[in-house]
Amino acid sequence: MPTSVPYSCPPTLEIVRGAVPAGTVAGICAEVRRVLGERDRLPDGQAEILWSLDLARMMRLGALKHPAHILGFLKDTVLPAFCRDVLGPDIACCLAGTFVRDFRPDLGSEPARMHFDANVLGLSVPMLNVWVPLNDVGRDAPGLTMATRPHWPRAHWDKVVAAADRNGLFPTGARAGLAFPYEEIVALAHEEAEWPLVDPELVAGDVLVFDHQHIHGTQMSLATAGRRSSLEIRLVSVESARRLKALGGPQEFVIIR
Ligand SMILES: O=C(O)CCC(=O)C(=O)O
Ligand SMILES: [Fe+2]
Repeated sequence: MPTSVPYSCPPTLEIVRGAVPAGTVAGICAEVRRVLGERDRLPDGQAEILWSLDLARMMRLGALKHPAHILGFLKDTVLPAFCRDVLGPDIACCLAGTFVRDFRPDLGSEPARMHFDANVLGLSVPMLNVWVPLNDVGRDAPGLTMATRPHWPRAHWDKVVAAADRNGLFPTGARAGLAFPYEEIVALAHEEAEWPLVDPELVAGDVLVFDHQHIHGTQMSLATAGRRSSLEIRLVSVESARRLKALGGPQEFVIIR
């Protein structure tokens, strides 16, 4: 294993029902669709991969004046307390690792292949993804397909570990081979005695919180998929944020109160 630092984080996969008031979700959804919704269909044959935008870029583009305009709702929810239980008392949001998304089958949006979020902020940094669907998902619009067990499938996790540098980080080029076809992962699930995947049905306001050790991707099990907007907030401890900055990783973090 090339990494010289531990990558353990208490494996976390939780649905927090009704975490965000419906009105708040509707407001964020309108904002996300305003920023991402005006795009055009790409010429035939071109996959629409870029159906997301991170908050650091949104700020540089002038599409977001202050991170609180997207993240401010957190303080009125149980989510920071939930994340502190896993990450420790002082937590921060990584702006370059926090995305708004607008999945548009009508524009040819390409589903996200199966991957571990370890390749976002590295293996050595305990990290939680607070995944907020901005409309109902799992029935008419795709949510996420998630593995219930960390480090599964083992060979795929090992491939991620092998691609990391000694600090547990991934050089830009190394990430490319770390997303796997949905069909490949489902085929492996069929070999397990206990089915290892879930496609949670969530209504607007429900939130999924998971760490970087669970493979997941856009849900592809629906017969037809509708539009889905979402917010993925990546939180780490303040200590991890300092470490990432010192290693030359993302530099923009905001403290979550
Ligand atoms: O939006 C999706 O379908 C994929 C999201 C994802 O991979 C994530 O939130 O980490
Ligand atoms: Fe992900």
